[in-house]
Amino acid sequence: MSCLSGSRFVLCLCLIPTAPVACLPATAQVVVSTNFEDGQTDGWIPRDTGTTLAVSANQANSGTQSLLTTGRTQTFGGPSIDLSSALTQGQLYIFTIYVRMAEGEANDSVKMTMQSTINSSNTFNTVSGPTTVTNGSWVKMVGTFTPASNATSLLLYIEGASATSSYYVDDFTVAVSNGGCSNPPDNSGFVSDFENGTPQGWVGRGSAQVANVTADTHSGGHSLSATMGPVASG
Ligand SMILES: [Ca+2]
Repeated sequence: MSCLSGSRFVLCLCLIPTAPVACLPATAQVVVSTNFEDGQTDGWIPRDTGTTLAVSANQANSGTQSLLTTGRTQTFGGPSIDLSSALTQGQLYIFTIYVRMAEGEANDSVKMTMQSTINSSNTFNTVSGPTTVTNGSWVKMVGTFTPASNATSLLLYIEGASATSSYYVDDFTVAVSNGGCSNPPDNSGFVSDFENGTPQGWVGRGSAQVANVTADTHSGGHSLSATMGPVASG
């Protein structure tokens, strides 16, 4: 069938306009990413004395390598990364990392913590956890944090409740977040199928006239006919 014939046409499709977007869905742009596949520690440094960091091929969440932390002597010790120049004050970020205890290690309770230096003093915020981590699988840790407007240094680190536990980390990312929708919009839209025999709210604009008809349909037994003006007879 033809949907357009001379000056008269038939709306032959269900019309599904897009609902207005009330807010943007949560999205994220990655600004820091370390996966240790280049064999380098990718900016990660020991946070306390005695701690040793080494790229290892024993375990990997992605690829073939991860970062192994051994020799810890303090609960607040562990791998850390300086994000002072990578992050913007006042911006909400999403932090993600995968953690796995080293072979033979007991379960530990692991946290992702941000150390912010503000007015020459350090403040500490838990970004994610505490989360129970085992030596049998990788555990994904995710959290959000917004650097303070007066923070002059930002050091993120991964700490265990045990002062001496050893663990792997892999696939660390920091992503900019737009905050997402606190009240997700209704994207169900609306549908006009004309199956109830009425124009369902559609009206002719200008001199056009609309009518519910059964002569041509795309689905069901009804469609909307729109007459744009006088139609020549014969
Ligand atoms: Ca990796």
